[in-house]
Order: sequence, then structure tokens, then C-alpha cells
Amino acid sequence: MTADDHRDAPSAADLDHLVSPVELADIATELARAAGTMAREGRAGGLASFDTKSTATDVVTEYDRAAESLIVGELRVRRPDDGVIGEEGSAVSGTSGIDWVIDPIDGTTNFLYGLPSWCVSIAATDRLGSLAGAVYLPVTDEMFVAWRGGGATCNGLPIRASDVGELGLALVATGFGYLAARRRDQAADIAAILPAVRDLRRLGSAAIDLCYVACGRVDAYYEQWLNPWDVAAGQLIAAEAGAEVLGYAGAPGEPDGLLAAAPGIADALHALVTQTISRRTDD
Ligand code: LIP
Repeated sequence: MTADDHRDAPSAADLDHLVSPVELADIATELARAAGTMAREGRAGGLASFDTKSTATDVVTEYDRAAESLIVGELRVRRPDDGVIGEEGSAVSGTSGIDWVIDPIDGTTNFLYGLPSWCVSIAATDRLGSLAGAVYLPVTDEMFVAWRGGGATCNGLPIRASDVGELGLALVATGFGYLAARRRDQAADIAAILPAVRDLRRLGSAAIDLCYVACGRVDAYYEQWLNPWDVAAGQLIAAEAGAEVLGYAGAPGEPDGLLAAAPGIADALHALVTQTISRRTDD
């Protein structure tokens, strides 16, 4: 990080709160690790139950709920004036100007099947967006952390997005929704996108996809119809690691698609994705 980078980030005093982003990042880190460790150890003993939400394939397990309960319970004690929004239904209004956005297990299908690509994502947000965030991958014991103007790290070491400069050499991650009609559109999009890039990867967690852009394990990620908790921490980590983070498809300023990419290919990939979506037919 250079001094100029820090000069661009508004200070806490410029906003309607005086909390240190570093303090919030530390809380997110500690709680993500505690919840992720609990879920990993619990999963090792098997799954007693799971329910479904928007579709028969959109599942929630006992550990999604237990992880969210652990995180929210701790936040209510440590940051009682903050708001909280959680994927599994937590909703607390705050007065501090800080709202926590929680995905207790992102990559739930992977968690259900015993696949390793799942994480805990916790972000603290203010009226400008994500202020601090942590994404913890329990199976590989990797902690991705960032705060506004502070850069991004994995297990304490600085990370940067890749320097790929040609779209045809870019390894691109994406994902698909739970609704069949949306998956049909997303599958059709791939026919135009796949030939234009090195290859695609579908890892199953938006938060992990964004952290992998941040450390160069993939060169870009795009997905439509995500939820705020899927991306609140990961998009900050990617941006603080030097990736371009752009919206698409939705109304200006309220995109329903997110794209994070190495700077050298961001504009080309954004153009390809938005042109592909604009050519969808309504059949
Ligand atoms: C998941 C996202 C992923 C998307 C999956 C699912 P969940 O969130 O992180 O990017 O492709 O369909 O929505 O449901 O595991 O919290």
C-alpha cells in the first residue's frame, strides 16, 4: 500500500461513525474463525438435518443456523448499537451507522456434500459500502481480510489480483442460481463467454470466488442474482487487492450482477458479459 492509497480512503471522521476499520476487521476475523471452526468440527460428525428455502436445492443446514447464531450473539454483545443482516434470517436495526452483513456458510451445497469449497463471510458496512470484512475457509485454514484503504491479506500476507492482460488467457470463475429459469439463461451465456477466455471454474461460493480473484488464483469472477451476504466481504477484499469490482445488468447504481477482475481484463470481460446478457432471448 502507498500513502496515496490511504489518502483516497475517507476517514472514519468523514462518516457518521468514529469506529476504526481495523477494529471491525479484527472482530470479523475472530468471529469468522470461531464460526467456521465450529461448523467444520460439527460437519465431521455428520449432518442430522437440513431444510430447503427458495427451491429444493437451496438448502440450509443446522450449521448454517448455528454459525449465524454464534456470530450474531457475539456481535450483539461487542457492538450492541450496530445493525445486523444474516442470510438465515437475522435482522437487527442499528443506530451506529455500522451494519454487519453475514453469510454463515457460503457454499452451502458444498458443505452439504462434504466438499471443501465453503466459507464464513462477515462484513461491516457503512453508508459508503463495505468497510471491513473477513472470509474464512475452514478446510484449508485460510483467512482473507480487508478494510477500506488497508489492502487485503490471506493469513496475514498481502495479496494482489493477477496481472493478466489478455482475456483469452484469463481463468474465470462464475456461478449459477437456484432457480431453473435463471440457470437456463446462465448456461446459455457460457456458450458466448467460454470460447473467449482460458477456461471457466464453478467453485460454488461467491465469497471464495472473490477472494480467489484477490489473490490471483482466478483472474476474474462474474455472477448474476447474488445476495448481499454472498459478496459484502469478498468484494471489499477483491477491491483492496487491486481488482476492478463492477456491477452489471441491473439499474444504474443497483446492479444485480457482480464482476471482479484483474485490471488488465476487467473492461473486456465486463463488455463481453453485458453484451451476452443483452442478447438473451425471452423464449
Ligand atoms: C451460493 C453463492 C454462489 C452461487 C450459489 C449459491 P449459498 O450461496 O455463494 O456464488 O453460485 O448458487 O447462491 O447459497 O451457498 O450461501
